[in-house]
Amino acid sequence: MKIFKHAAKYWYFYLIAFVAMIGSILLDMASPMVTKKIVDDVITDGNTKILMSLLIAILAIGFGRAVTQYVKEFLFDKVSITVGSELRRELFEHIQGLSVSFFDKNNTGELMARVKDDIDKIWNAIGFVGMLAIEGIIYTVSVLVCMVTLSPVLTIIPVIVLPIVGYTAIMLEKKIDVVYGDISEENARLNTVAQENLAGVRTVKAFARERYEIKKFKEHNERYCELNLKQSKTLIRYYPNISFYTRFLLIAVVLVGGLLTIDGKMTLGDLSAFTQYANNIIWPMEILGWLCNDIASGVASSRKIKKIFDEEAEIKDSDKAVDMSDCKGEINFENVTFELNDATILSDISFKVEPGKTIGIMGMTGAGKTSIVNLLERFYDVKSGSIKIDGKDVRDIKLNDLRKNISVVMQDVFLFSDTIMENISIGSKGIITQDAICESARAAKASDFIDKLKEQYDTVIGERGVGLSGGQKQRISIARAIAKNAPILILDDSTSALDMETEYEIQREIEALKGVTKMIIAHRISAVKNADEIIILDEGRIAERGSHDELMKKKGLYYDTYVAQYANYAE
Ligand code: DUT
Ligand code: MG
Repeated sequence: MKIFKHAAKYWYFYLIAFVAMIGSILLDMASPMVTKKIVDDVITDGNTKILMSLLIAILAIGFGRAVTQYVKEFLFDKVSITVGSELRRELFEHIQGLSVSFFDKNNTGELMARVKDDIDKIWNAIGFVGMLAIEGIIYTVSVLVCMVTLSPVLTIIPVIVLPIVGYTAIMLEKKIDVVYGDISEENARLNTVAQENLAGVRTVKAFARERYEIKKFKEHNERYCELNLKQSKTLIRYYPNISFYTRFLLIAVVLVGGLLTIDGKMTLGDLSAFTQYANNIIWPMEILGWLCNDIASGVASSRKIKKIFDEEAEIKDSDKAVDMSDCKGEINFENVTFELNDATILSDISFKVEPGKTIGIMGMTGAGKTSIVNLLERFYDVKSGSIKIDGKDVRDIKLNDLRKNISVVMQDVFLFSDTIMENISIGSKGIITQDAICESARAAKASDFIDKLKEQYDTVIGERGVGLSGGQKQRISIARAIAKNAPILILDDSTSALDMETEYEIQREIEALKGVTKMIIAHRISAVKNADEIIILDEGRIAERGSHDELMKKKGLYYDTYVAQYANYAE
């Protein structure tokens, strides 16, 4: 398990902390013995000479305990915080490395709960709680040993009471464990609802769905509340039992011990020391339920995290994956078929784009255009057939190299909450100059509006680029793709939010990029008209293909679209 691997690295801290813990326990055991000496030797026998040294011993014990406790707790905390943050980082890295299909199946809220809450629980369990558990065990055993040396007969009482408390605590833990699992699930759901709502606040408002969404949130919130109440009710049902047994222990010890002292079977000092031990043995028992509870949730959390760690990236570098440093940009789809959740998305797609040439892809929405891009970028793998770049199967190219060579303007633009500069240079960090960024923005017709902003390229754009218009966001994302300067450039419906004139100007800029293979996906004829080949997709198949002129002569789907789009001009 990863947690132990991380924790093992800090064994020396654990060792020092453990030594400090043992020191502190030994001092705790010594304290009642001093009391015994004071009662028996000083008070009963009147030996006042040793009183001073005994008082000094009490002070020394107090001081020693303070130091050892501090060292122990600080080190346990330090290690658990370090291990927790290392584990969190590793989990985040692992999640980042997973394939797109993993994110299709898991929602953000749940993953966020894993990265945040579950790691917190683990860190709690291996830190503070774990320390108390170990200390509790050693403590209890040591106290029992000391008790036996004082009076084996009287020790029978705690020996009987302890297992009863232990049993009650275990029963409690079992009940709690079930509720705890539900709570954690509900917590993740609550997170999802809140996260989706906040991210999609505009949609919610636009459809006047606030009431419904609040209701939905309320339901989850109530369920969360109910489960927590259930947990608390379970605790309340068992805790009074535990505290009854512990009180009973003390009273029984004083009573039976008193009788034994009167009979002369033990001294008054023995009894005082024994009572003190009996008092000391209570805390590990009292927190047993809570400890089990927290450890149980730590275990539950680590199981969930393990499940994510066990997930393997479906798409990863094969053993024979090669570099692709000098990519020319030839794209070749050979009889590609693609399935997603048992539905056929693309069938028998073949086309070839020579380096520097342009392919246009059109088709109704849902026809499979974006899927072609997803396959080329290897977000998913083909079912059959193959996709080659410069004659190499994409499955045999290192993923990083493959994606480095493709510059894509995605259909749904995502901008980070960062400066425009950062957002544009995202694919070319460290290699691109400021001038080149401005040049890319100019080519994407974004520089006009950026220059007008108060802080220009240093303007921070909000979450998902709030504060910019749809067309402005599209232009930033086009600038980002141009700045990446890759041999293959893909535009997936990237000018849909732009006016015809801006679209035309950007097209001219893109056409002027020499030596770059281009794939232009669009709904407007104007965007693909000049492409070397245009393919029309229909329900995942190529329905028509050819140059603009050829397709016009065919008088098929392309021609119909042309007529529909240019009818107004003709009139
Ligand atoms: N599809 C899925 N899951 C996804 C993405 C797509 O099942 O995560 C399906 C929906 C659709 C088909 O794949 O029936 C093709 O989708 P694609 O996104 O490739 O369609 P498009 O041609 O890009 O449509 P649009 O013009 O709306 O972008
Ligand atoms: Mg699409």
